[in-house]
Amino acid sequence: MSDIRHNWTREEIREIYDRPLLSLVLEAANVHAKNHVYGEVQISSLLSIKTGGCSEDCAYCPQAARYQTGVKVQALMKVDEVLAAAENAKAGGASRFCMGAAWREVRDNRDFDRVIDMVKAVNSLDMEVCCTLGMLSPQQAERLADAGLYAYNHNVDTSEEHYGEVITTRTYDDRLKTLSNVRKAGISVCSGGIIGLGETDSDRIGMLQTLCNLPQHPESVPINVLVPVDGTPLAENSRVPFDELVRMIATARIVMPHSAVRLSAGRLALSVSEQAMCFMAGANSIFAGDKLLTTPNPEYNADKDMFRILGLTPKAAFADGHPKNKAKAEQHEPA
Ligand code: SAM
Ligand code: DTB
Ligand code: SF4
Repeated sequence: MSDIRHNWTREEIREIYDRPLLSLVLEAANVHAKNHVYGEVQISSLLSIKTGGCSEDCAYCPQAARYQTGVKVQALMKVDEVLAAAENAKAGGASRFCMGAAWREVRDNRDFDRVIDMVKAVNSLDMEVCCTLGMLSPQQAERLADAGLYAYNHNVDTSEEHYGEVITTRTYDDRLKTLSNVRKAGISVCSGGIIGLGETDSDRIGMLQTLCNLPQHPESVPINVLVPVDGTPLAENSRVPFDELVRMIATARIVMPHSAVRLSAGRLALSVSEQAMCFMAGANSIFAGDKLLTTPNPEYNADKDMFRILGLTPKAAFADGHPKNKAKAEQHEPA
């Protein structure tokens, strides 16, 4: 029988989340080793192709125009600049290249035409091309898929109940609608969230429940730890204790056994041994490069050392096949 479930109750997820940490990590490590190459980690590179000036009010985000965060607004980059950055990322070992834009949603204009050209250009490098551009219509998702987009990142960020405390300019349902548009276009889904927003354990469990009860699990689940940025409403939030991050990763690994779990924003505040425990608990993807979108991330050499010390190996591009083929396979699995 398939170990993929889409009918998790909050109580079942809570029972996992609340286990003694070492037992939880052991269970997650077993699930991880059964479904993935243990110690293999996907390296993704991030590039902010359009920075700042965003109309949304996401309380964590340094790119929202309404908060004074010192982020410099930058118009959409040129295709050849993006291609050069992707080539550089590939040379540094990245197999996925993710382009982020500080947009509420994609509009059908010349900027979108240019993003389509960026997708085509990066695709020609044989990298997994990913975008995160805000909300998408079904037609826009199709256009991105036709251009060769491999994955689309769109986070639910937190539980449905807590969402309104963090963002008021769009709804949880808006987010889910875009995820469904992405899925229907045959694009690999990357969706996760942030811890450290002032949410409760129930909210964290609720967020995982939303993700693991989607009609198909996201192929990639980023777990971000809030990077507090001066000027945002959450600038003074206290740091998430490391054991809570491990708990979150391990629970995500158990309820979504086949997905990549990405240890995303917040790595700069973690030691190599803390990150090691995250990898043991099922994290098998990171963002590498000294900048995320606007905030710092570990230096290239620090990550290189970490890979050497922990014996991690970078995962090749397209090792899991194309999502279009996988989608067909999963439809035949019992719920
Ligand atoms: N504007 C698009 C959107 O909101 O979907 C794409 C870019 S947005 C910056 C991508 C994701 O980055 C957000 O959904 C959020 O999860 C994460 N993020 C933004 N600011 C963050 C912060 N300060 N700490 C951790 N994660 C953050
Ligand atoms: C995701 O879940 N995390 C990345 C990526 N998807 C786009 C973004 C993290 C952003 C952290 C804040 C910043 O650097 O601006
Ligand atoms: Fe805009 Fe995305 Fe930042 Fe929200 S998370 S303010 S939508 S860039």
